[in-house]
Amino acid sequence: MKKSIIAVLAILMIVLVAMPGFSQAKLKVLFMPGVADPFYFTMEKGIKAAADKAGVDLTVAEYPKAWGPENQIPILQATIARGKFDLLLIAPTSNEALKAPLKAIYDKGTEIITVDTFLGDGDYSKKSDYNFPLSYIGSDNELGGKQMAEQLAKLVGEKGKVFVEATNPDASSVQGRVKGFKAGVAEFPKMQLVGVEWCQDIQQKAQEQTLAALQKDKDIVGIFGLNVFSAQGATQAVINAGLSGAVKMCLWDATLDNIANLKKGNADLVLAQKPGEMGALGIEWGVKYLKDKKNVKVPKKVIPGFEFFTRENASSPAMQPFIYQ
Ligand code: T6T
Repeated sequence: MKKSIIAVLAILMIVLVAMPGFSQAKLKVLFMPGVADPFYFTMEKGIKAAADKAGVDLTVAEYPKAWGPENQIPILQATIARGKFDLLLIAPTSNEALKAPLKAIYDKGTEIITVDTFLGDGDYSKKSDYNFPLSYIGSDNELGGKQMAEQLAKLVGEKGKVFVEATNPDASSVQGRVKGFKAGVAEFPKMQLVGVEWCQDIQQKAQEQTLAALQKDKDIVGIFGLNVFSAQGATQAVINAGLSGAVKMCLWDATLDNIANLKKGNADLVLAQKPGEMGALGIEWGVKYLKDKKNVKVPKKVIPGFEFFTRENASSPAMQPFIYQ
């Protein structure tokens, strides 16, 4: 009797272990954000929900306290040293400086998807020293920058001087937005871009630079705040200068602060990216590929769209999910 029970249990174990997925250890995924801000906090929520659904083991690296490869690379390398990961989702804070560290991680067997920002020119489909990531999943920043210029043109009557408060020139997202904004302004012969300032993603610096620009050129009629901290700093400068409503403000990133300023009349348009969706898509495509490398082709670019907040729609139920919270 005892022998027959043992035999049945042994057969059961063999059948179970042979079942697809049973013997697979959980996939290990690492998320490396760019900086501690509402955009990446929202991205993390999307990643966590998708990771739970996919049954993967997720590690979120320590958030860099400030933007830049000098802050991001040490955290990345220390986290990678502590464990072997099957997939890395990362927002490279420089399209050049992160190439070598990420290639080294890739060469040791970790697949990579860049989210929000990319390496090189973001085209991973061609032969290059940065074509090893599976995909870039993020906004079309050049298109968004052009649309922000066109919206600002409408707000200022397609004439006058405008200014951009930007952050870091070596971040691919920033490069795209500035390039697109310049192309958009160029469509309006009576508009002039008087300056672009770089606050290194420090809000206080954005506030100081914007105030200086307004003091230097009293004719500025519109400002593009290029991301969370540059937009919030630029808006505070306009408020402090008593120019709310007089200087039109187009802000990138739907943070609670930017939406509140839109509702108060301190800003005129807010562009919302879809960080949660970017993160979820990174998990979904990465896991799909790791589970069937032979047959799954990951698109080299996956571009979620934008939503635009105005004073008219800012309180509508349909728009609330797009606020970074
Ligand atoms: O605008 C986002 C992100 O898209 C960009 O790459 C860096 O700045 C933010 O994180 C906001 O701080």
